Amino acid sequence: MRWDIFCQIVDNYGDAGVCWRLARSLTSLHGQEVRIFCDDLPTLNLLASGVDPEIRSRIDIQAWEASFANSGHLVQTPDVVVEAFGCELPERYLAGLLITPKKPLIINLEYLSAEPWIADFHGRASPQTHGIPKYFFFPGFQENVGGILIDPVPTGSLEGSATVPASLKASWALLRPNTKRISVFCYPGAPLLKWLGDLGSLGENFDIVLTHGQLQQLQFSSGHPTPIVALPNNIQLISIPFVSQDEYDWVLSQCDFNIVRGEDSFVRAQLAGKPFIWHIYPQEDRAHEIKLAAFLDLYLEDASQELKQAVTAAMAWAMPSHWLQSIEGWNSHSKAWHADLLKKQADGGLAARLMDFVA
Ligand code: TRH
Repeated sequence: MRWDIFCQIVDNYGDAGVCWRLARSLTSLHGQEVRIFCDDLPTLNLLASGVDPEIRSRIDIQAWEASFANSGHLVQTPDVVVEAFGCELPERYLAGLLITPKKPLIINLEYLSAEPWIADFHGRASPQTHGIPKYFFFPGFQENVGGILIDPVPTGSLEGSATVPASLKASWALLRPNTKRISVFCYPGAPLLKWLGDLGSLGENFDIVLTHGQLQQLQFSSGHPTPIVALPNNIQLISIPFVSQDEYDWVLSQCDFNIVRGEDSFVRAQLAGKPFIWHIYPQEDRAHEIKLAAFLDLYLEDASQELKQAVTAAMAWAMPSHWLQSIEGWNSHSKAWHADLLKKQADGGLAARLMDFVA
């Protein structure tokens, strides 16, 4: 089938990250023909740059405007149109769909959530005055919702490939042997400097892999440049460049602990099978607190009371000295969660469920 995925980048990289991962899954695992129309090509191309050229060449990445460049006459009629995160289709593109003999299906791909209510809304029709069928599709962790994007499917080993990607060679050479590694990808507003200071006070060595932009965020976190030398010597900061999505996945697999943020890095941290802090995207109406609580209910369902308290505190940015004593238990829990997640997505996860749904 032909798929048109519409991706409007509200901010950051998450919208592009999810659309790209979906496109590659549909192409490489399900043999679909995919076009992505995106309003921010540089961001999308950056993420996509590391992928196997064979997969990359099969996905047609186009500017948003290219979707209606032929004044509504679609050169290729899609079978499925995906509106990622409820973005509105360009009017002239929609007009083109209305005059094609064969009507496609429109999928409104929603945000990932662990909230139980999504099961009632997943797959529901959203009647439109234009008459083209449109359905809600809710990604989620359970079997009765839309699943998660598991591509590239993690292999049996949690350690990932030992080969360091070229773009990370210089940074990786700075890592100290037998030293715990923590990757950091979070939003401004996290009490990171204090958190790292507390970690350093525990006496152990830690290498902190700061993703692109995090060092500046750290320096300016208190409103003015903060001297990073304020951190204890046992904390080594290593800044890495912005890397491709595959390379970022690799970084997560190589660290002992990951701090992640929007929906795509959040899922990849779980698939890395390591403990993580989810710095969830803050929303004005505090809806993120409900989303985080729903995830923790699921994630910690079988955990001991002690681990529940430790992880809940860590996710709320409690200082490591409050919960690091539970890290061994959290490590085992992360591996078990990873295995369970893959079991629940054994049908192929989001891309496969979307294929089934459309069929
Ligand atoms: O970038 P994010 O914060 O994105 C989003 C958006 O803010 C969006 O509007 C919001 O609704 C959503 O979060 C919840 O976080 P996310 O989703 O983790 O996306 C980051 C993507 O960038 C992910 O696909 C991994 C990728 N990435 C790289 O490819 N290279 C890198 O170096 C880094 C740090 C990330």
